Amino acid sequence: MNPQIIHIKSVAAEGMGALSFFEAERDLPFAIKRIYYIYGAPKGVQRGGHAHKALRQLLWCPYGSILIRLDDGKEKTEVLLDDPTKGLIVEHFMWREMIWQQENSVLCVAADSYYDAADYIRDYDTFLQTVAGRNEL
Ligand code: T46
Repeated sequence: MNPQIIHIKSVAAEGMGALSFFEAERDLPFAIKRIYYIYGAPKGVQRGGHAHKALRQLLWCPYGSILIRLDDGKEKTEVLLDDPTKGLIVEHFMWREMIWQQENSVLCVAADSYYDAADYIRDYDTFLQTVAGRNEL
């Protein structure tokens, strides 16, 4: 499994920090309908533990360090988001877990759809059965 990593463009100003940006449909393979972010989590916290039926997202960490574990039902891999210019595309039917490596790390997400609780698969066995069924098609 080769998760898609994108380099988020950055403009540094001497002694004044840096500004990073991306543009939907130019830098991302989809249009953005929703942005959300997760903050205030202590080190060691694990979130996620689900997959999506349709949702596609870009994950990035503008501050701190968060380990993203991905599982497509056949293979597992990990991506460390520890650089504000590193973005990870997470496709649908991908089980994900996010583990906070550093207190107060911020996880930002740009999503291609509005929030829909029915799009989640929150049971791992159901996820495995669903992807196995898709692979048989
Ligand atoms: C994902 C990972 C990376 C909403 O009401 N609206 C929203 O847009 C979102 C994302 C969540 N919620 C509610 C649903 C739950 O009551 O916020 C609560 C926490 O959501 P959840 O437990 O799903 O959070 P995470 O951190 O496990 O997962 C989130 C996203 O839900 C998920 O789509 O891919 O971040």
